[in-house]
Amino acid sequence: MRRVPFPLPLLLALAALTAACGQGAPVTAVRAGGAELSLETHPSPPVSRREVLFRLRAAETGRPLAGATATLDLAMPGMDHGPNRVTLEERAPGVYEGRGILVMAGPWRAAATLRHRGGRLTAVFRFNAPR
Ligand SMILES: [Cu+2]
Repeated sequence: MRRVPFPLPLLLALAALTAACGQGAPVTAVRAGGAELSLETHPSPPVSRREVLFRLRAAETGRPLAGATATLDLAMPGMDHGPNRVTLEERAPGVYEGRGILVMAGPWRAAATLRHRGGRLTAVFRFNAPR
């Protein structure tokens, strides 16, 4: 099968950190072309050095973006903690979950990549892991 590299012209703005207060509040929500992505952490805010559940919700024009392959690459700006990739599994249509560890307290970026129908969608979320 021939793969078309980027049929969906979906590029992402960096999302500003929004205060995540309360269980299940989205860390950030971003729009990419016609898609909307949001990332939640449980607990919220996330903790460092303990397992965190990441839940990425993806929708396109209000409908779940189902059937994608999704990963989250965790990194700290200006630091090299090595690769830290979380593979997300689809738990419900358009809802992707996985567990990972933020190895240090401080600012983090999570780069989400969704592959869907031969296309690729990326989004960067920023958040803080408190001490
Ligand atoms: Cu660090």
